[in-house]
Amino acid sequence: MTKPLLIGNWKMNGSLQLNQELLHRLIPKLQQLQKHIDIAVCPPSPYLFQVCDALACTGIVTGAQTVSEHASGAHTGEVSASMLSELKCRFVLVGHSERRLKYAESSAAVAAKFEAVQNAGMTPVLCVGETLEERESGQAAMVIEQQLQAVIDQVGLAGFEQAVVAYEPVWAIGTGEVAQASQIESVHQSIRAFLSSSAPSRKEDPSQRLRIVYGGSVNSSNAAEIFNLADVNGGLIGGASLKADEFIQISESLA
Ligand code: G2H
Repeated sequence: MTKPLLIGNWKMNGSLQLNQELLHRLIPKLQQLQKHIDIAVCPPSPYLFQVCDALACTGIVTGAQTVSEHASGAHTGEVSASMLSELKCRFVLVGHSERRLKYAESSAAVAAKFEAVQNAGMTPVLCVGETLEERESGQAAMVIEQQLQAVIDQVGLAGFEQAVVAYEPVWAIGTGEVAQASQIESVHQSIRAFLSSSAPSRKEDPSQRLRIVYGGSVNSSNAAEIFNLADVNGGLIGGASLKADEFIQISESLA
């Protein structure tokens, strides 16, 4: 298994000045932790240039929050994978629940984005997770398997060799509600088991090498407990990644 991974998802927050101040505080501290963990930050797309530039040669990498599944053309407002790659983005979030739910991104569209990201030489971070309604009706596992299957249908199981999966229960995102340790552990194990069961042979099973990170109201108080769980290989941090002290403490919990 490679190093654990911590991703800060800034969502639609920041400004040129705020980003500069945040990075100025983060970079020296996070650089000290790089021996133990990989770290990425995902700013809104207008700030990718600024953040990529500030992080150049620091070892901390930049990611994007979404991408178009199309290569180019008449897609007003969209950003292509090759554009992100040109800026030296290393990771791209695909299928974040805010995109699936607020912007009606289907699992098929998410899978096409996953493929576009890989074709451009970057690593997709496939976000999966169930809503509260789906969990309460006992459908959580099925929903997550369908989200994974859509990617297998698009690129094959081998696509997970160069990818990250983020489990983010929708009901725990930005709500302050954190999934219980047993719930997180069980979903992470079932993601690995599902991918493993889809492999025709052990050699073709990407599941043991795959980093599965957890996201949903992670903060400096709960990070250590979550990161210690079996099958949790890092975190996708939203709100808490906007506060330098919080993000540094979360990083220290993972290192
Ligand atoms: C989940 C997470 C990061 P937050 O969306 O993607 O956000 O930590 O604010 O719940």
